[in-house]
Amino acid sequence: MTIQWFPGHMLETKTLLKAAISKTDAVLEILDARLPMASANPLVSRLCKGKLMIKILNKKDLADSEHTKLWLDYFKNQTDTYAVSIEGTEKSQVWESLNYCVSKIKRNRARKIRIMVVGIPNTGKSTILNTLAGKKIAKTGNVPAITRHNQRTSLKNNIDIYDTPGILWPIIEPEKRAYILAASGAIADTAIDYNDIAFFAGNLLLKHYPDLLMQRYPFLKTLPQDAQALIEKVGTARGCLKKGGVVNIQKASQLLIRELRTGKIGRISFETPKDMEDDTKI
Ligand SMILES: Nc1nc2c(ncn2[C@@H]2O[C@H](COP(=O)(O)OP(=O)(O)OP(=O)(O)O)[C@@H](O)[C@H]2O)c(=O)[nH]1
Ligand SMILES: [Mg+2]
Repeated sequence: MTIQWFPGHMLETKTLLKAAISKTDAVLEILDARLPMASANPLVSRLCKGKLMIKILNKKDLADSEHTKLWLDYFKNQTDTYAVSIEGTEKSQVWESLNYCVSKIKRNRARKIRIMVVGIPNTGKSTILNTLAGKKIAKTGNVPAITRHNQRTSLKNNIDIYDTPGILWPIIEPEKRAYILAASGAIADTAIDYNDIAFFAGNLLLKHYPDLLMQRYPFLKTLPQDAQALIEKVGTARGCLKKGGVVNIQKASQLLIRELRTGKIGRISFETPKDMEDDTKI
C-alpha cells in the first residue's frame, strides 16, 4: 500500500515554513507519542536543520508508558536532541515543555521570542497552543488537516508562538510507516483503505497487546489466530453485518481502527526504538 496525500495547503505550508523558520528562535516538533519515529516529518527536519528543536511526544496518555520511556531514553542518547512527553491538554506539562524550550534559547532581549509549532497532521499542535493560551483560539478536531493557515499568538513572558498546519510529504514510504501513520489518524480517511489498515493494526494488537484485546472484547473467549479472524469476530459481536448476517468487513475495520485511535482498546504504541534499529538493518 502506497499512501499519497499531499493536498495544496501542505505544499503552501512547506513554502511558508521555509521562509519563516529562519526568523524563529526555536521549533517545537509535535510528535505522536505512540509513533515518535513515524510521525517525525523528514521535510520538517530538513527545513529546520541547524535550528533549536524540541521533540514533544504528545498524547502520552494514549501511548504505552513503557515504550514512551524507551523513546525518551533513546532521544536522550542522541546528540543535540531534546525530547519530552506530554498530554496536550495538561496545562502544567505543556508550560513545562515550553519553558524547557525557552531555557535553551540564546535570547535576543531586544525582541520577543518566536517559537514555531510544527508537525504532521493531528498530533495536537493546536490543542497545545490552546492550552498555552488558556483559551480556545485555534480550531482542533480528531481528523487530520484541521488547521489550514499559520496563526500567531502572543503568550506571557514575551513569547510569540506560531501554530502551523500539519504537513506530510509527497510519498510515504516504507509501507510500514504508511500503515502506522494511517492507523494513528494522521492521514485523511479518503486516502486510506480501512481494511488494509485494520489488518495491519489487528496483527500488531494480536502480537503485542493480546491482553488488552481480550479485556476490550471479552466475547472473543480465546485469542483469534489472525487479524482476519479478529475483525470478523469483532464485526459479528458488534453488529457490523450485511444482509443475511454476513460480516461487513469495512464497517468492522472502521470500528476497530476507531477504538484503537481513541484509546478504547488501551494504551498502545506502534513502534519502539528497537523496531527502528531493526528496520534500518534490513
Ligand atoms: N488523548 C489525547 N488527545 C489529544 C491530545 N492532544 C490533542 N489531542 C486530540 O487530538 C486531536 C487533534 O488535535 P489538534 O490539536 O487539532 O491537532 P493538530 O496537530 O493541530 O492537527 P492539524 O491542524 O490537522 O494538523 C483532537 O481531537 C485533540 O483533542 C493528548 O495529549 N491526548
Ligand atoms: Mg491544528
